[in-house]
Amino acid sequence: MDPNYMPFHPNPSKPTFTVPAGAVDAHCHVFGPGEIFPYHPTRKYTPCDAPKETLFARRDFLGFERNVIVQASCHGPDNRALVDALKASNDKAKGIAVVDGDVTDKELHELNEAGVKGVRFNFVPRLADEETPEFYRAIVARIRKLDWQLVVYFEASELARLTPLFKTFDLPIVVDHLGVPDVSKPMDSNPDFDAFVKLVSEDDRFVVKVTCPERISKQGPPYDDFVPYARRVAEAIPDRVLWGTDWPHPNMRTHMPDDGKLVDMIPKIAVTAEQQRKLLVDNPMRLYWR
Ligand code: 0GY
Repeated sequence: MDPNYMPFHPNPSKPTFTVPAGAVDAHCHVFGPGEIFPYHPTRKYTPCDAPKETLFARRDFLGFERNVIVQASCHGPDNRALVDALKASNDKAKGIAVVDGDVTDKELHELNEAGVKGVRFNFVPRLADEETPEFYRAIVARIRKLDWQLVVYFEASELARLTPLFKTFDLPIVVDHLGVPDVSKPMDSNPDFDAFVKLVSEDDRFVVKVTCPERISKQGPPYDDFVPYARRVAEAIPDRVLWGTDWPHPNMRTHMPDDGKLVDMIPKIAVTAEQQRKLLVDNPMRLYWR
């Protein structure tokens, strides 16, 4: 673990908000344990171990039934820890992998058999080195055959540059963490966020994770500056939003969130019971367990 790396919260509070039956935590990670599944040589950080047993115990404690586990950059394109967790989950977890250009059809098939449903492209420079457009298009052409989806992680300032590339992808495109808006601006004078909402509202390939207040907020807990941004997207595209904890919250620098308190924010983002059911059950089930 890096010296300044913050481990996950040791004892989160029990949420007061009860999630609907069958709720899915659609963004979380497993890390290691490093002794069994070593971190990748190309990684930009070394996290604390966050093994599958702890993830599944947190899932149960918070009231969720299922997880979507997203391959994080510290494991690079080595998906062994992810596959191990999927196989141990009793079909209660699906996965999003990271692959390199050398991945074989046999490897893709094995990932598919284990419960992988898509590939993540990480465009955040502090986490991963960007590939060429040809690389991304070649991967998309291959994963389309498996009926997979794409997960993209980028920050708001990159949206205009990346949109033409995204528009060439003919499959569902799931955007991590609201496209990481700059929430220090009032929402009604944030043209970057207006452009994001317009794009995802008009193009139904896009699905948006209304996640990561702890990372996006400039104010810190209880993350009031994040709420209007997330709610606007949840209201604009109620059938194409997902929610997740982001456990174990890699690379937090200022504080470590209490996962119970994150769950208690859900009714501020999806206000009605119908919106909550779509966000937590219907939308992730349609995307990952069909
Ligand atoms: C996240 C966010 C982060 C890390 C990763 O791939 C990763 O290493 O996703 C981050 O540092 O912003 O999605 O949990």
